[in-house]
Formats: sequence, C-alpha cells, structure tokens
Amino acid sequence: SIFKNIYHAVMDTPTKSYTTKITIVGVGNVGMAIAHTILTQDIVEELALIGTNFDKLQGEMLDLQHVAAFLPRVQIQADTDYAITARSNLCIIAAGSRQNPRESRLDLLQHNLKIFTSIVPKLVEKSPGCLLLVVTNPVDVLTYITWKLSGFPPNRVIGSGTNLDSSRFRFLLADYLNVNAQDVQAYMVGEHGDSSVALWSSISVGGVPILSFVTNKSEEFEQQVLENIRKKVVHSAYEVIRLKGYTSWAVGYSVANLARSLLRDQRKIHPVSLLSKGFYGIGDDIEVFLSLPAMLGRSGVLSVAQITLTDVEKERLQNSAKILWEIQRQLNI
Ligand code: 6V0
Repeated sequence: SIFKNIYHAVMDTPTKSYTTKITIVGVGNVGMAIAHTILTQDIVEELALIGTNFDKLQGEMLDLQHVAAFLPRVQIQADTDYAITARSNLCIIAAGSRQNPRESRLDLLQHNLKIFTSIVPKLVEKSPGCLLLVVTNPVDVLTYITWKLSGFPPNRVIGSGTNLDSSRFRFLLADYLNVNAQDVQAYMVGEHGDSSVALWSSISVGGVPILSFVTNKSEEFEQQVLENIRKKVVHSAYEVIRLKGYTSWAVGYSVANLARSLLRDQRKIHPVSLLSKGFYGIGDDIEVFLSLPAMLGRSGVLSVAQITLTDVEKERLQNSAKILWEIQRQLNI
C-alpha cells in the first residue's frame, strides 16, 4: 500500500455501522435527478440504486462515480438485486411510469400499484428500520399503499407530496412580488395534483402576511392574481412535461431537501404526504395520505403544524381527502 498502517496491531473494526445510507428505487429521470442532487448535499456515505435494467444501472453508477473528484465521498452501488439495499436509513421510491401529456396522475395508479407490490416488501425485508419516501405518482395513493404493504408505523412512511408544489408556489409568488423565493413562506397542501389547496391565509414575505398588504391595494384584482398563481402551480407540471417530456430537476432538489431534513434530524417544516385522518377536520374514518405541513426528523414525521385555515381552505382540504378516499376504496388491497 502507498500508506503505511502504523495501527495495524491494535486497529479494530466496529461492528455497528455509523454510515448513513439511502436507497433509490427507479433510475429514470426523477430517480437520477434525486441521486445526483443527494450527492451534492453531503448527507450520505452510501447510496444504493435499484432498477430493472442492469446495463442502465451500471452506466448510471459509473457516471455518478466519476463525479468523485468534485464531491464528498459516497460509496455508490447499483444492482437489480435488493441485497445492496440492506440497512438503508431511507428508501426513496421513484420507480414506475410517469404521466403522458394527456394523462392525469390518477390514471397511472393501476400500473404503478402493481410495481409497488413487488418493490415495498423487498425494501422492508432488507431495511426493517428505514424511513420510506414515495415519489412515484399518484404519490398520495401510492404512499397509502406503501404504508399498507410495509406494515410500518405511519411516521415512517412519507410521500413527497406538495413539497414540490409549494416550491413552485413560492417561486411564482416571489416572481410576482419581485422578492427572493427563500423569504416567501407559503404552503400548498392536500393532494399533489389537481385538487391541491393553496393556503393564502398563512403566506408571508419576510414575516409580513401577504393578505394584509394586498388588501391595501385593489383587493379584487389581487385575489384574481393570487388565484391565477395557484392555477399556474397546478398546471406547471403538465407544462414542463409538455415542453421537455418529463420533470426532473425541481423534484430532485425537493426530495434531496426532504432527505436532508429527515436524516440530519433538522425538525424543519415541509408539506409532505402523511396519514391525515383526524387532522383539520378530516374524519377519523377517512384513511388517506395527503400533504400537511409537518415537522421532519430522524424518526420521520414528528408532528403536524396546526395552521389556522379559513373555512374555504378547510373545505377544499376535506374535499381533497374525499377524492383520494373514493379512489382508494375502489382498490383491492
Ligand atoms: P421514467 O424516466 O420512466 O423512470 C421510471 C423508472 O422506473 C424507469 O427507469 C423504470 O425502469 C423504473 N422501473 C419500473 N418498474 C420498476 C421496478 N419494478 N423496479 C425498479 N424500477 C422500476 O419516469 P420518471 O423518472 O420521469 O418518473 C418517475 C415517477 O416520478 C413517475 O411516476 C412520475 O409521475 C413521478 N414524479 C413525481 C413527482 C412528485 O413530486 N412526487 C414529480 C415528478 C415526477
């Protein structure tokens, strides 16, 4: 060796692993954007990639390994065999079909449901103590399915949900107000998709509630502008898909940001898909996952923020829950 090991006689190998490990299932556009972004965040020592095409996996692995000279050291493995996922702290599922331009997220469900029944039990077997983070669409229903298939307590099963919608929302508000998006606090909650709910009542910019200063201007005009921004958020995924065929970078950053909050025990608030029964007037009998602002840490969902909603917001959220519940009732799981 080019290094002389002076501790040879006394060096011990600890049995417990102190490394942090993430598995990503699905190495398509989204899975690889997540993998790439995670590498830039310095949050893991090990990364395992799982897919169905061995050559594609090896190619992606090599391409990422060749970044080693520029980024913190991460041991990267890629295989079709789940053995490489053992002892992961966090497993991210981005496998499955994506919507084509004329398809809604819910149309995807039947196809991706079948894929999940083959993925989730294998992840759980190899990493019984992990957190599960679902990205595949329709993300809310698939997070519910993952929860059912895993047998995990609900705090350890999370969907990326409206974390991405919220960052789109913050970008559009910041663009309109000509401020920095990082100073805009704004949440979209509910379904990641067509029935998502913008929480106008809690938006603030640098601590100034947005509704208090738009009412100083022409209220009706501003309300219309705000509603158009909400619509734009809902349509922006369709727009990106229409233009470039898929979405990748924003979801990559959004999921890597969630991974950081979880694994580094940041106790940050993110709107993510979680078991929502009993919150915000959603009935205890309605067992759905949808996005609410939640505090995230090493144990997954630590708590749910109690934001004061207007009656309209509450009604929209409960409506989102009912839509998902109806869909789930038709599934045979
Ligand atoms: P893609 O590029 O087609 O990649 C999907 C990958 O999944 C392919 O590489 C497949 O080989 C792989 N795959 C299929 N079956 C399996 C299996 N059984 N095991 C392992 N891998 C498998 O799609 P893309 O990456 O663009 O999208 C992936 C999913 O993310 C789709 O469902 C999207 O709708 C969803 N998105 C979710 C977002 C969110 O915010 N939650 C945002 C964007 C996309």
